[in-house]
Amino acid sequence: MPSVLRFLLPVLLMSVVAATCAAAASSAAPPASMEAFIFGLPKAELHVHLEGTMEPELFLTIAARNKIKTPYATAADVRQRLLDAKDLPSFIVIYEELIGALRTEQDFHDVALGYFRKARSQGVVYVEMFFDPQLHLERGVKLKTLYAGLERARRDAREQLGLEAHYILCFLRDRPAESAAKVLEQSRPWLAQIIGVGLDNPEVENFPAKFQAVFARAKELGLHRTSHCDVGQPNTVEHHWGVIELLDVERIDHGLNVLDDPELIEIVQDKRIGLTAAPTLFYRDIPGRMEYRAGAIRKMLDIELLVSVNSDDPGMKRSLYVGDLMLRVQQTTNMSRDQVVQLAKNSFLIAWITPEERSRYLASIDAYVNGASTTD
Ligand code: ES4
Ligand code: ZN
Repeated sequence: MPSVLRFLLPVLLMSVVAATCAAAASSAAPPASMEAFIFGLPKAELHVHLEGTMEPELFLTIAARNKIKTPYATAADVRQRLLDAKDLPSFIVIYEELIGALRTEQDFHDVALGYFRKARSQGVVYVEMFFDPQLHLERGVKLKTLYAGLERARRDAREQLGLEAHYILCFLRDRPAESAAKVLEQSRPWLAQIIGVGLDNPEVENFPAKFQAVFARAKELGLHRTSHCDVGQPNTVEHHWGVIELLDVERIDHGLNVLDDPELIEIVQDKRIGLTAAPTLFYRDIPGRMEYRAGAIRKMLDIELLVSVNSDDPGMKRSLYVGDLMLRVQQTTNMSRDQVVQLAKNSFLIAWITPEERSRYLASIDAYVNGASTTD
């Protein structure tokens, strides 16, 4: 293809997709239900793990083409295994096991793009996606392979779906800080592909102090900063303080236990720290899980914390994407339409975008809301 066309074609395609989306968003046809309203609402996803978006079917496809033997004959068998996940540590064991299938650029591309497609079908137009490079380096995958797959998925999402994506490099809290520092330096050739850094995997004691130096280095490199503080972990209040005071985070992933400490609430309000809640469900039924998480999200909205709804690991949990989850949160807490809209607005208010992009996304929400109404 001539190089002018190679450049122009994606731009043209993008404009067509964007114009189609804008037309749909400002359409006067009112969605018939809260579900349709929520699915059509423009939303950002800010807390989703590349690896955890891999659905059992895709895992089996990838394992087969890489000639990797697995103990699972069918997707139902994989889901049966996922029933063993009942808390963060037990989930991460299975997560690391299934990730073992990922080897090639195509694998990383297919997992990311598969997620972008699902997310776009539920109204997500902007994504900041976590990935765990240490988990792949440990298995002998080259960073070059990983970054190439991610970049191609991002380009395809923009051109084919009109969805804008960025990536957040996550360090593993249960591995040494030196390993985190090393992977950050090794990633420097691809720094332009990374919007920020995060911390995930099991929550070890005093993790904020452990990663203070590497977060300072990430800041020096111009990267944004966020960290998981998973729900109901030991020393959770101290960990929330630690990520704010030692790591200078702009967001906290999950962060629901901010509600446990009035002074934490105050500092999170003052610093406008974003809270990326994830009311996801494991395959195993855990009574009260949704009620607790949705209730906390609603309380946070009531006190004007900048909370958003996110899918975390949809492929390895119950295949619930952001539209599904917002609807469950709305139904569980009997949330008003205005509160649902506030959740969507918050997702852009705490996204790492320019003021112009923020204004544009917020305006697209207003245009959608003014053109749509619901019957329930
Ligand atoms: C994760 Cl829910 C959660 N917490 C911490 N680390 C993770 N990696 C993938 N999902
Ligand atoms: Zn997470």
